[in-house]
Amino acid sequence: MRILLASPESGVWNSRKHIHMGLGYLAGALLAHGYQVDLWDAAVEEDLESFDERLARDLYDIVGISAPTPLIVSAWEAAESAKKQGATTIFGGPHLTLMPHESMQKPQVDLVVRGEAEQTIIEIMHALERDRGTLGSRDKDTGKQGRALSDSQPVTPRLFDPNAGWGDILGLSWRDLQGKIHHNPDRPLADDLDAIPFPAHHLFKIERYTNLNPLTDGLDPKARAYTIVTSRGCPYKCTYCSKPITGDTWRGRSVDNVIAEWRWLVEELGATEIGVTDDIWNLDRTRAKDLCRALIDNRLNHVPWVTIHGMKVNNTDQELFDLMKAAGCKRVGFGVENGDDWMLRHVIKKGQTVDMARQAFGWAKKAKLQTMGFFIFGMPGETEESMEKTIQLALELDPDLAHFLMAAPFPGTEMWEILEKHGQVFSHNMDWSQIAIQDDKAHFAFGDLDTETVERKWHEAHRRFYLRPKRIARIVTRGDTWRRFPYYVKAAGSMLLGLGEREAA
Ligand code: B12
Ligand code: SF4
Repeated sequence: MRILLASPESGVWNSRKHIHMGLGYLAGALLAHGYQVDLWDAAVEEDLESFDERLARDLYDIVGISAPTPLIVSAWEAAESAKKQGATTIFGGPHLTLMPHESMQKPQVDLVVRGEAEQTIIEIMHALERDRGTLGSRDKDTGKQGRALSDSQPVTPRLFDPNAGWGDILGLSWRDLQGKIHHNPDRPLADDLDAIPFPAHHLFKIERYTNLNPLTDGLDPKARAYTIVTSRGCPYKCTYCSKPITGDTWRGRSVDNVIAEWRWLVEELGATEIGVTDDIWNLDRTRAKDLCRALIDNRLNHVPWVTIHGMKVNNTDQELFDLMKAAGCKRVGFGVENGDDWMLRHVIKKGQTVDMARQAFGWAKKAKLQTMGFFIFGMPGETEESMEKTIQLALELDPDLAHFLMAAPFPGTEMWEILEKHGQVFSHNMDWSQIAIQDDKAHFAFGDLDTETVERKWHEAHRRFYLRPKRIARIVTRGDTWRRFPYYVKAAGSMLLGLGEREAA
């Protein structure tokens, strides 16, 4: 069986192109079980060859498509093309885990996988092998499984024979021979991450991906930038955070297992930059320190690495940052979110205070690490005063890079429930493609706070943070400024002047 795993691209997320670890992990599991698999990531392929061209060039029996919420509409479009080519379509990823039935109602979606899927995908392959009777024979001329359709023929969903064991596959949604949709019980979270095969890093066209933070200096813009997941899950319950896949239970890989993958990336795949993308990599501080010591002991500390999102300001100390620096870490990212303790405690429920952020930034800077802060504007309950406190805190902490984001409601979060109760979002008729973080429009008004005020404070944050004389001096004196000039002009138009993405471009 030939399998293609694909990710549609988000038009809004255009500054960073990172490898898709979900597809990498699935491909790793399939390869470990002897299946042939290819990857297609729109983020880096679409400029060269469209999805339709790719499907026409190669014959695939199975097309697996991944989708977070903002990409689900593009994913449905991609599935339509795959079905026209006679493939069986399998969907998975965050949005499918949150809203599986919505996609199962689409004729172009044959199977939906909820949650972590390394084991589920293998069980699906075995069931498909048992269920060949309903697969339709291969076309004698084209060799294609199923039947390629002409443009005028409607796509119909594939039906499955329960005798092939479909009902036993945890975390799967499927249709029986009568077309009835079944949602099997959820699959429990994988408890032994060391037992999961490494992601198929070697299948990514790594030279087409960007470095891990194009906005900042110090990292090689042409880096071979890989990412690594050293733990999954997070026990905190921040009200805006959507973590349908990795869940609330933190599970760490053993230090030895992480080091083996890190060594592969550095010594065989030529990684020149590595990003840790855990939800919260420092939940177990002892393990985090052990991992740093192991990177030093194994002489893997010459390749710079960054914690892209996953560091919590609590659970840190000076020793941790010193060890990270010695282990090759270049930059740490922290979710600061808000400058108002009341907001942090009662609205965001972050389990941290403003003082904890001050302390962590102090320690990280003392260890000579670059710092990055994430700040959210416009949470329900936010006021102009609390947003002002957030700007003040960003100026005080003065990270190397400040990411100011406007709150984006994702289904399954407490924020979504609050907004739904107040009639601000509707699960049944949302335009999912409009929900995105890193956008320059506020997604909702709440209480006395209107969208204009949120957008004004968000633009003001960019201006007051980035247009300080010392910041401008830093950019002007940087080696790569002139090469990156067009990018800066575009970013300035969008973030500082309030031009839309298109006008700014
Ligand atoms: C690293 C990361 C990025 C990176 C890399 C992108 C990537 N897709 O890997 C960058 C910075 C580029 C990025 C961008 C975006 N991201 Co992002 N990202 C993450 C992060 C922190 C880790 C992802 C990861 O590596 N997970 C580990 C792997 C193993 O899990 P996984 O990818 O979910 O895959 C598993 C299952 O979902 C499933 N699965 C996935 N795909 C498929 C496909 C098939 C066929 C099957 C059967 C199963 C299956 O099997 C996989 C193995 O178990 C997550 C948070 C998180 N912890 O999940 C957010 C997260 C996934 N991102 C999110 C969002 C919203 C985005 C953007 C849409 C941002 C935007 N513009 O609005 C873009 C979309 C880009 C894209 N094409 O996917 C949200 C999704 C929320 C939601 N409800 O959909 C998350 C959950 C963050 C959050 N809490 O808000 N992201
Ligand atoms: S934002 Fe970070 S700390 Fe909060 S729940 Fe999500 S992963 Fe955990």
